Amino acid sequence: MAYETLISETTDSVLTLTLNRPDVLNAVTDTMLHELQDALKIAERDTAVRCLVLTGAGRGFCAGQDLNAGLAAVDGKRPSIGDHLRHGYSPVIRRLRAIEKPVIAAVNGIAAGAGANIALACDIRMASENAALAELFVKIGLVPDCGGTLFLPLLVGYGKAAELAFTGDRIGAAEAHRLGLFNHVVPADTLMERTHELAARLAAMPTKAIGLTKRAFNRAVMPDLDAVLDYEANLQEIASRTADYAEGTAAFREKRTPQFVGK
Ligand code: T3D
Repeated sequence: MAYETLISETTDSVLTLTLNRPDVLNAVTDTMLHELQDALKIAERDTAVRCLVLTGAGRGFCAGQDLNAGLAAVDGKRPSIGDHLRHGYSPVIRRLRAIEKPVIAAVNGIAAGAGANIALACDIRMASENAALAELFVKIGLVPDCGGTLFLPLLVGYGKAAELAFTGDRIGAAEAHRLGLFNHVVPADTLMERTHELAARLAAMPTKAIGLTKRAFNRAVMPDLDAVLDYEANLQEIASRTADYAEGTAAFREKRTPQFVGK
């Protein structure tokens, strides 16, 4: 399938999806969200696909929402971040969790904002030594979304999750590995080879058993994912109406330090 912002390649039962806007660290647009939804829907049904790999082109994995792309109006109404999350991002996160096949994120560079949480929604994270992760929503006055309020404390515990989300600090690959956010960190030039070794191994395993195990993990540790995604969308809508959000996004576009007022 030919996409505009996504490269989709299947080799030996492994589907590799590469986010492909390298000039902006694969920042997410509506087109990318629709293409991801489509590719994951096809992969779910395609019995020839037995493992998925998600990675980024160029030096970044994904820098989250494209802050220069305006939001498309929904049903002719004012663009709403809550609706944008519900219709754009949440279906991608749900599909990553619901697909009964292993999904590996090959984190080749910075994974930030929604990009970080898309990586955390995958089952396993292989990372390059150049990779980094940042829950930097707060730096533009937003709250973590894409399931981050669930995945992050689940993986690192509440105290560290609070620190990462409240500061928005970027952590390097070694620290992310130490915290359990990355399963393995490997030299940059071996990332795709090492990821595909693991993917090939998983693709040759009993896919149904892996899928049922994933279903059981979902039920055991994230049974309320739908409610979490919906609640995050509500909260993001509130956050997006603050002066600090307006200032944070303006400062990013103007390449300056934001001056937050706390409301
Ligand atoms: O709408 C909704 O539904 C709400 C959903 C929100 C979900 C979110 O993801 S909110 C978070 C959005 N993302 C960000 O705030 C990240 C913004 N980017 C950065 O802070 C930095 O770029 C990074 C820390 C990710 C990487 O820094 P660095 O120094 O390695 O790279 P850079 O030079 O800043 O970026 C390289 C280019 O990519 C640069 O373009 P230029 O100057 O070369 O023309 C930069 O502007 C562009 N870029 C990076 N991130 C984004 C982006 N362009 C648009 N949107 C981005 N998110």
